[in-house]
Amino acid sequence: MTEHDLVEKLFVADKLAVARAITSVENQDSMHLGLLKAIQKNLGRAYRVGITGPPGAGKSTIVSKLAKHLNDSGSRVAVIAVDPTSPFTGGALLGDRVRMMDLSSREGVFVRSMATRGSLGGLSKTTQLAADVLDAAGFDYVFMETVGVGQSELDIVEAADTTVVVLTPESGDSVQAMKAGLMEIADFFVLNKADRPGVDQSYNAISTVLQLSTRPATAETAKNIWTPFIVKTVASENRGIDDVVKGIKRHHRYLMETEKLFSKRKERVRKIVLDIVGENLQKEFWTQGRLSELETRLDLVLTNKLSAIQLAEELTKE
Ligand SMILES: Nc1nc2c(ncn2[C@@H]2O[C@H](COP(=O)(O)OP(=O)(O)OP(=O)(O)O)[C@@H](O)[C@H]2O)c(=O)[nH]1
Ligand SMILES: [Mg+2]
Repeated sequence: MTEHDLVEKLFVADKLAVARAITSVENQDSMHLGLLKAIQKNLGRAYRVGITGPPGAGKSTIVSKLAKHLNDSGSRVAVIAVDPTSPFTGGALLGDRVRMMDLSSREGVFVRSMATRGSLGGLSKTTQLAADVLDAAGFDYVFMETVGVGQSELDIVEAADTTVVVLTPESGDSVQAMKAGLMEIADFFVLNKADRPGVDQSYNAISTVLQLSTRPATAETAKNIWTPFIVKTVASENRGIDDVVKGIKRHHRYLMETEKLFSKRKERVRKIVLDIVGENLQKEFWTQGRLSELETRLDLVLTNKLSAIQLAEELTKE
């Protein structure tokens, strides 16, 4: 497929073209720059939602029910599963896998998993560029699922307009969440597996943390302050999914009314540009010559003749 064909097909949301375009930005192949340039004029319409939380909390189940719900009411929905632990294809139970395939065969729904670990520039940039492709292809919603156990959930916050953290009543989820910094990043929480014991205790534990971390509002600031809330779901039985949809739409409205959507997106673009410039400068800088200079002079540092800082400075100045 030529670049021109690819772009044309992408604009009519041809699934093969969408997949091909994502691969192109993922691998930074010869087409990707032209492609990203060509889609720029079509960006900014998709609403981007990050879904994160501990392994097995039900993120994929929730995303697939959300996608169905939104698609049933006429929206076009794309899902990116970033570094999935039990991806739609990998370790997921057969039933889950069948449901996911059923989902992606729908007209107007696109599902993709992405392995971004170790990729140049990190997860954030690749995920964002993939989301750009999906945005240009006319999807109304782009969901990005990632397991919240390290850096990836912080990247998802950057990439998303709304961030949803999924917890369960299971052993100490909320305590773990606090440790992992998940409490700060949620625009709202989904307490999934509400069919399991301990749901009320979990609800109360999360509420308490939320109350403690919410700043008191004055009359003027109240309308500009977002207060995270908790939605209970039993995703496997499709219960509470409509409330999650409402939560996403409410947060979207809030961001628009306060003009925070614009500033959030501006911040995202700033970071991406900084990232790419940083990468380009590094690539340019580390010529073969400099790399071997580095190798030869490492010994000087190890024999205490030169400090690491001096070496770095010398290399940059040469
Ligand atoms: N009892 C119960 N089980 C659920 C619920 N939602 C999901 N599950 C089950 O929990 C298991 C994990 O669900 P997933 O949706 O794969 O969870 P995940 O968070 O995407 O998992 P990872 O991507 O591996 O981190 C599956 O067997 C689901 O069927 C629920 O509300 N109640
Ligand atoms: Mg999953």
